Amino acid sequence: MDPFITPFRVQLTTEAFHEFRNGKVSRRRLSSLSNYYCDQEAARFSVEQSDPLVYEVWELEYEAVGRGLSFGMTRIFPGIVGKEFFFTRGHFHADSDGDEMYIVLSGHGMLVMSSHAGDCQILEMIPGQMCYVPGHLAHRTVNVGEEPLVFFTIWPPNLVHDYETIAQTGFPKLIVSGLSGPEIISNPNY
Ligand code: S6P
Ligand code: ZN
Repeated sequence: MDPFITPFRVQLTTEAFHEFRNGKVSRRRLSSLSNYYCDQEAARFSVEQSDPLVYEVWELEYEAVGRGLSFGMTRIFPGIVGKEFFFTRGHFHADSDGDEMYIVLSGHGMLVMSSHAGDCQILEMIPGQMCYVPGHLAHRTVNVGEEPLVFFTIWPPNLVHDYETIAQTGFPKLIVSGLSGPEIISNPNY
């Protein structure tokens, strides 16, 4: 990557990011996430039926350059596995080495954050609002609405993503579909 970052602009839409020549895209189907869900039976059934696309991420990381700002756009589709809404894997920023900003563009979500000690904080994600994620907290986004949840994220360069910890422990809280809407419950497996 060119170490001299040149000015550029891009529309904050998934279509524009789809066309964005510098970014990379990754798509996550349920089969690559099924271990993360509490209801393993429901996850297996859904994978066998259609293996739905849960979320996609476009991102531009300035990891190798050591400066600049990395950024990305995430779109989580609406859906449920058992009672849990579709979510991202979630991760820590290793060594608590960088805060992150989430700007919500459309949809309705919850941002679940947890420290290594298991202190959990949850923010509602509402279009037009920004959520600030301190670098020492693991973070996962959950789509609790009926439309795709789309948000733009910005983080510092040289940030190392730790996925392993969350893959092993999960988050202390789960966001599930209740009788009158999304509910926060304790994770029985945490
Ligand atoms: C990166 C930032 C987001 C996520 C994205 C997908 O630091 O937090 O761009 O990468 O929302 O989530 P995950 O947990 O699969 O990376
Ligand atoms: Zn992050």
